[in-house]
Amino acid sequence: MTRMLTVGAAQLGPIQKEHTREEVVQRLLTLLAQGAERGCDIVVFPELALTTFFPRWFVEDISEADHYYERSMPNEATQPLFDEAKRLGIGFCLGYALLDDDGHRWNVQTLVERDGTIVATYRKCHIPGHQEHQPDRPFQHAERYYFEPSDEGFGVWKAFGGNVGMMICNDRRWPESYRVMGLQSVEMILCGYNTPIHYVPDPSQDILQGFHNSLVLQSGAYQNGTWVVGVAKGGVEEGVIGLGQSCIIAPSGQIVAQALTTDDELIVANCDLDWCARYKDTLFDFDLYRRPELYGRITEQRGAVQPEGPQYG
Ligand code: CDT
Repeated sequence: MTRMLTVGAAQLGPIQKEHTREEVVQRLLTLLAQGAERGCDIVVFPELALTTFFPRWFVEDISEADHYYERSMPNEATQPLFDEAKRLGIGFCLGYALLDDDGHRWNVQTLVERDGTIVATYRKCHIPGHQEHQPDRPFQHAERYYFEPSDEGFGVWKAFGGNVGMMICNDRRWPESYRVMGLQSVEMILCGYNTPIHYVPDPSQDILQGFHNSLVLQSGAYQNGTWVVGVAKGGVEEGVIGLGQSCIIAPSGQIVAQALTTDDELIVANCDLDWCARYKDTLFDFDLYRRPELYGRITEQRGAVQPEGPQYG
């Protein structure tokens, strides 16, 4: 018996400032309908899929940005998505900004099963960019102003007939994100992202954005024997060019589907979750081969230290 899961990566083109939640949800519903036609069990939407990527602007009074955050999920604007997905029997994963009842601001993804049950809401752990206004930049990446980093870490949930984990955008650049999920037997990781092509601190990386995206997603999949679904919000959003290149990666590290555009586009793959065992039970048999007693620095230390001892040469 193989455990097949048909997954759709529902890439979004840009969402401009003036686009309403209702307009965006209509786009999500169109992609969901395409997912139904193509036999999807789950459709994965990107990070901050309901609004423009608002951390590109700084506001002195953060409450001026409150309208970009959801206060509950589902809510009036997203209920049609929840209803239609349940009617179609398709699960989904949706990224959005959450302002909770205690006033905390999170960058989250909610995973919803095919019967409409909310499986989990994951809160982004690695928050990139800067906290303070940097007026000399062509655009801000003030995620550290708008979002708290989660202390909950990387969970894995029994859903969709397998073990499903989540991460959000910058999390995908850190091998620890995948490994913590690998250690919970993850079989599919869902990851939405908004990645500007222009990296202000070091523009030499701009031309490598696509390469780095593939590099981290493929490595994380292979080294942990898991499917990885990377889903972009791309295109030119409020003048900022965002990476597309949404992709579905096999446990072998191979790309099995990749978006061709930077617009709304659904890519689909039939994923055999049992394929994961070929890697988890052989080359990456963690129980047999890992050496956790040698990896203490990974959890004991944050920044790098210099090696001890004399300077040679
Ligand atoms: N959304 C997000 O996390 N974006 C970052 C941009 C680079 S840091 C300014 C990313 O890792 O893709």
